[in-house]
Amino acid sequence: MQSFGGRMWKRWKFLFLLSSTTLCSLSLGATDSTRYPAADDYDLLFKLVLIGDSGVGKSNILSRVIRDEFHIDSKSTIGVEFGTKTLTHDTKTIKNQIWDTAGQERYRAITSAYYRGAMGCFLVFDISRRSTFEHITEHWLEEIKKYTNQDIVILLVGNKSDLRHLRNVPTQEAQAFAERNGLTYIETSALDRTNVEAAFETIVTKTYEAFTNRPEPSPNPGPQPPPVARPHPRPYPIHPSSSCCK
Ligand SMILES: Nc1nc2c(ncn2[C@@H]2O[C@H](COP(=O)(O)OP(=O)(O)OP(=O)(O)O)[C@@H](O)[C@H]2O)c(=O)[nH]1
Ligand SMILES: [Mg+2]
Repeated sequence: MQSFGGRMWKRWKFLFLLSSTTLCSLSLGATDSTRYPAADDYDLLFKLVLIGDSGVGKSNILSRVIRDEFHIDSKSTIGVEFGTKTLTHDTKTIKNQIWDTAGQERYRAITSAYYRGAMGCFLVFDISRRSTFEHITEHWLEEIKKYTNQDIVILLVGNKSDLRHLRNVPTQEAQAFAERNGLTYIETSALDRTNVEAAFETIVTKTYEAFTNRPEPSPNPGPQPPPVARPHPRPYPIHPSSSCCK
């Protein structure tokens, strides 16, 4: 009979292999189809994360942004996946690493590691399932507050805008909620592509603005804590979790 330890090891090995495969497949098709920049062919690297309840369409937003693909029968994400997409803004070439994980707690990787270094966040709900909107306040905003810097850029995304007949969250309500909480709101459909590109461009632009407007260190700051590394021109160090995925 197999020991408990042996069974657990097999299970983890399976999860690791599964997520490595997906990581690579997403990332290989990540940059635009005509140009594959060399590892250093960019000015800034942003980490963006997708969060929201299970089934709201996070993985399909990611696959739409990265590869212009939609999967009607996609399964719940297990662990973490990511893709990269490069965009030019204000003469800067910005490489964006977009991370995706499961909405369900039991399938998620370690939460703090997922958020670490994130500069922008797609906070996604499904306009046809009201509970996914309610969980934004009940759960997701709290989680962001707990695990990220307060200057993280948050884009509230009402996905599945194609399901007009099933709408359960009025646009005005979500818009007003976003304004009250200092968020930007956009409605998307990963299925028919509506606003997906615009959502991506909006978050990158706002993240860039937040990054360039961050306060400079004071020239004469008085007594100082122990020195820390000066910010690098690339705000987020490159360390894809697998050497195959750049
Ligand atoms: N009609 C419609 N269906 C969508 C849209 N986006 C995603 N879906 C469907 O919604 C289901 C869930 O999509 P996923 O992208 O897997 O959802 P997820 O948020 O990644 O879910 P977890 O990985 O479990 O957290 C799938 O059946 C998708 O085909 C959309 O814009 N419109
Ligand atoms: Mg998913």
